[in-house]
This record gives sequence, C-alpha cells and structure tokens, in this order.
Amino acid sequence: MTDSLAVIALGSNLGDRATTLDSAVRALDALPGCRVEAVSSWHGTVALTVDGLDPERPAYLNGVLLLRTELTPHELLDALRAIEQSHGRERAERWGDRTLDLDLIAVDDLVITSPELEVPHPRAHERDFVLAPWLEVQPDAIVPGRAPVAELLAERRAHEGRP
Ligand code: PH2
Ligand code: MG
Ligand code: MG
Repeated sequence: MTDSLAVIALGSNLGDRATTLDSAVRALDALPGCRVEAVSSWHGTVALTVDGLDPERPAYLNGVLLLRTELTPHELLDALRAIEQSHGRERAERWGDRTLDLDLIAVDDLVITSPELEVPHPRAHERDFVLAPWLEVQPDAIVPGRAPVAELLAERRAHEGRP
C-alpha cells in the first residue's frame, strides 16, 4: 500500500492549549499506519469569528504538522474527529471556542470535493494561522489547485489588517 503526506492544522483556544496540542501530536503519531514527520512551532493568534477578528475571545494557539499516513483521507478525517472528542471537543456554535480543532488541510496534491470532506481545506489559502505554520514545516508547499503557500502568505501580508 502506498502512503500519503497529509497536512494537518491544529488549533486550541480553551484550557491548557500547548498541553492539548502536544497531546494531539502524540495521538496522531500513535494512529495505525501514521507517523508525524514535522511539527511547526505554536503560533499565538487572535480568534477569527464569523464577524471577523475578535481580540475579546480567548486567543488561539495554532500549528501545522505533516503526517505520513497509510489511511485514506476519509479514514484520517474520522481519526481526527475521534482525537478532537478525546480532548474534550464540544461542537456548539460555528467557529466557537474549542479545546482542540484538527483540520485536514491537504493530502499530497489531491483535490477532493465530497459532502463530508473537501481537500484542500476550502479556507486554508486565506488563513494566516494555517499558512504561516505550514510554510515553517514545508517551505515549498503548494495549495493544490491554487498557489504556493509562500506566495499566498506574501500576498496577504502585503495587505494590512486581514485575519
Ligand atoms: N479556527 C476556527 C475559527 N477561528 N481563529 C484562529 N485564530 N485560529 C483558529 O484555528 C480558528 C479561528 C474554526 O476552525
Ligand atoms: Mg478549523
Ligand atoms: Mg475543524
């Protein structure tokens, strides 16, 4: 069986955020047929809500890791949900505060549009809190179907005040 390289974004803005993210990295590495190949530093970021950036909300720690995996994208998505659950994740309001968010950002150069899963993640290319840590672990990364991560980030940084 051939393996894939998955890009996973991690986020937390409730509880002991760094401890939770470190624990999630270990849980991902322990999945069958999976090995964590690189982990970014944790970036402190202002919470993005449906109404825009909100400094009144608890701030996030965000990061990105690369996972070598034998799982299919859908199997991996199920595994991410299970790890979120085991770290106290409750699904209430959209983009609400959370102990742990694990998002599947990309898998090799695949483009998947199924009702359960979209890869690359449909908003990854417009989120500094995904692009900046992704660039750290994979300087030549490309958002499949879009552009190199470095270009997207530079373009966004040329504009002020965006999330
Ligand atoms: N995740 C969200 C909503 N808002 N804001 C920041 N700073 N970081 C996140 O990871 C984040 C967010 C929904 O997944
Ligand atoms: Mg998310
Ligand atoms: Mg999510």
